[in-house]
This record gives sequence, structure tokens and C-alpha cells, in this order.
Amino acid sequence: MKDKILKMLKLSGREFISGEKISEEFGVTRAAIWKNINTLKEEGYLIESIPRKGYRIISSPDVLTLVEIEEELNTNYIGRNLFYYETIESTNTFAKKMALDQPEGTVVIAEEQSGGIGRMGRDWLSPKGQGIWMSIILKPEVEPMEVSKISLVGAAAVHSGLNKMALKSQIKWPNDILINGKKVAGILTEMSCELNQVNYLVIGIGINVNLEQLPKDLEEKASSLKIETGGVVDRKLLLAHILNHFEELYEEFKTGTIESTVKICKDNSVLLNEEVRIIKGKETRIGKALDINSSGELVVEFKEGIENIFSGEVSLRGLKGYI
Ligand code: BT5
Repeated sequence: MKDKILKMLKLSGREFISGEKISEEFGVTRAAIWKNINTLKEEGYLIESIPRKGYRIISSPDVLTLVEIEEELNTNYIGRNLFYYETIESTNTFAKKMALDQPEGTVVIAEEQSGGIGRMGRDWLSPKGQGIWMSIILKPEVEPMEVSKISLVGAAAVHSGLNKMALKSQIKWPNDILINGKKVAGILTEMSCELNQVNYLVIGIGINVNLEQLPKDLEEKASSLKIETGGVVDRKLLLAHILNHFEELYEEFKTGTIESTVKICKDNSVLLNEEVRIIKGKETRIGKALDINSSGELVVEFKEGIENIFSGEVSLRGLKGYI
């Protein structure tokens, strides 16, 4: 009921809506409306109420709920079923638990993660209300081998979402987004599969939006949109843009090609034509990144010859600083 009332108030914009109209629309008592309005106020909505005129919203809190992003969301299914939490351990872990029971495109989002995870069991810092920490549940009918391409789809969607907000970023294949050479977002794709069938996959996206400072051990290589641009970035709008781009690029992925994704990743790559260090387990090799091929693999020239690197379990470092 609370969300329905909120939606009605949002739709009416600056106009007042009378308690009578709300009670007729939803068949609830005035007392029930008053109770819901109070709950909304506790959640941070500033609502003006004037006797005989009714209610109107003056301002909304900075929260990443569906009602708050719906106006800008153009998707058919990505983000339409959205679970929002103040604090959870990890949106990826949570999404994996519910993946079999929820439709494709379900998004789990949290204002704060108490145990956010990065690739290969690393930690992911996710302070309250300052970032976008989310996971998208997907159920593509593809072979498990194809799944690593999804990280690129995610990276291209984040890049395009930032671009729509006039924020210029670069992509460090396969899963990092950088601004001014520092990491502002990372992607972690996890899946459950059989031999030749994917049950589900979960793509986790973490974006440092309005963090004012990063811990000492990260500040050399990581940053936030706010630090790099000097201003607060609208998280709701950015989230909606990213989900919109994600659906478009994911639809293409489902047709068997990732042409648009690869183009975005290539045009905005920090690695191409650079010397890179490729780390796989204990093995490190140095080569020159030449290209990203149509399957999303990094084409690298080693002393021994040219090889296509599959994103799977590799880490990559440039020879100059972090990138
Ligand atoms: C990643 O791992 O870049 C994937 C991050 C995915 C995070 C999202 S948030 C929503 C969803 N739920 C989760 O629990 N996770 C996903 P990787 O490339 O392994 O980078 C991890 C490394 O980056 C760490 O070892 C730190 O050095 C550094 N790091 C940790 N937190 C960071 C942050 N907030 N920003 C930038 N770097 C960070």
C-alpha cells in the first residue's frame, strides 16, 4: 500500500492529492493513509500535508528503490523485479540464493554490503549510500563457455551509463571501469551450470559513486565518481541508465553476437597497444595487448606468438602504474 500511495503522489508532481481521492482509489481508511504517509516520512520523504488540500511530495530521499528509478527506466525486464535492502552481506550471494525462484532480469540492490566480494575471493568495499552495489540475475540459453562475455556486457553498460551522465570512463578488459586511470567500478560474474547448460548467472556490479575518500591501501589505484568529477552524482539516474544499456546489450548477446559490446570495449580500452602483465594463478606473462576479438577475448602478442586470452581466471596489470 505504501508504495502505491507513493507512486500516486509522485505521479501528481507539484499538485496536491486529497486524502479522499487516495482512500477512494485504494479502498483504505484515512487513518491508514496517514499511517503510510508517516512511514514514508520516516524513510526520508518530505511530504507536505495541508488540511482540505491533501498531500504532495516536496523531496525524495537518495535511495535506489524501484519507485525512485522507474521514471527513467526503459527496460522490459531488467530491474523490473527489484529487491532493495539497506544492508546485506553481498548482493551476489543473495542473488544466487534466490536465482532459481526469480525471473530473468531480477535485480538485488543494497545501500551497503557488509561482506562485498570481488573476483577470486577478494573483498569489495561497499559503504552505505555512497555507491551502487547490485546484482542482476540472468538465465541465458547459452553454453557455459559463453558466459565470460557477460562481464564485458556489464562493463560496456556501465561505461555507456556513465557516458550518458557526461562522465568519461575507460574500460580495462575484462571487468574494470576507470576514470583518470583509477578504478571506479568492478564486475563479478558468477554462474551455476551443468555440463552444457547454464542454470543461472549473477552479474555483480559495484560502482564507487559518491565516496569522498578511499582507504589508504586503495587510494592509489581506486577512486570514486565524486572524487574524480568534484560533484555529487545522481545515483538513481545513473542506475537507470546502466540498466537501460544493459538490457539493450544483453539482448544482443542472446542473439549470439556481442558486436556492440566489443565496439564499446575497444573504443574505450585502456589496454590496447600497451604492454600488459597477465597473471594466471602463479604464472605471470608479459605481452602487448593488440585487440579485443569478436568473441570478447583479448588478443595478446607474446614472444612466443599471438594468443587469444579468455577472461576466465586472469588478472591483468599494465606496466605503467595500476593500469
Ligand atoms: C571486482 O573484483 O572488481 C569485482 C567487484 C564486484 C563488486 C560487486 S558489488 C555488487 C556485487 N556484490 C558483491 O558482493 N560483489 C559485487 P576484483 O577485480 O577482484 O577487485 C577487487 C580488488 O579491488 C580488491 O582486492 C581491492 O584491492 C580493490 N577494491 C576493493 N573494494 C574496492 C572498491 N570499492 N573500489 C575499487 N577497488 C576496490
